[in-house]
Amino acid sequence: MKKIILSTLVLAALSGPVAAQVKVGDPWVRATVPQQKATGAFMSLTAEKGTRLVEAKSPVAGVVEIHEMAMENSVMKMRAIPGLDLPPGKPVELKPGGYHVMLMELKEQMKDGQSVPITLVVEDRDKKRQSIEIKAVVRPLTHTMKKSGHSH
Ligand SMILES: [Cu+2]
Repeated sequence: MKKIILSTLVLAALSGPVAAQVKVGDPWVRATVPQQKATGAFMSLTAEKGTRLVEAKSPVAGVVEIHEMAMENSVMKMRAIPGLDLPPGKPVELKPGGYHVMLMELKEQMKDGQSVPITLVVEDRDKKRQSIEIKAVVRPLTHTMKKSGHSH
């Protein structure tokens, strides 16, 4: 039994810098124009075991929140949520028009090609927290995003 646990740990450690429990796919941040104070970060999150995204931080933003888009009086609006459930093995997409990590009180302009460090904090069922450091690349708006209706 002990041996099995040990090898699982070794495999988790070898699976990459993004560590044990959550795989982060294609993280990116939407580029901003000068003076723009907020933007979104997007990625896909796949948890090996059920876990929950509970917090996000970034040195480029004074405030970072986890947001969802929801209908309110037939208008799509975004709002902060306390956490985002990541069911085991099922990718959760953070994308324009849906869930996103909201970067607010930006300290600098997000320019195309720039790399933005973001820390994601996940919590497992035992309330154990883990930080995941990622680097998101800044990408400009594209035509596919115009129909999302997600504006800041
Ligand atoms: Cu938002």
